[in-house]
Amino acid sequence: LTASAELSVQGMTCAACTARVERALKRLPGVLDASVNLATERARVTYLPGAATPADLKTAVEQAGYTVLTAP
Ligand code: 9UX
Repeated sequence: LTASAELSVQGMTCAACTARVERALKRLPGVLDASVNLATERARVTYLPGAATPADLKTAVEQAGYTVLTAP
């Protein structure tokens, strides 16, 4: 059983930024996949709801140096 979340991420200006955000998310326990779209400034995350929470996802992106505008 997996859950899916979409985060609006502000502050990414290049492809290396998106890679940083993806790495920060994928490093979290319970996160199975993370994919960032630079054009839409959104991160799509697949995770195990028992192991990671939307707040965890938001914190990881913020600690990587970016701003999460809306969390699911
Ligand atoms: Mo390139 Mo993205 O310096 O911060 S990694 S703009």
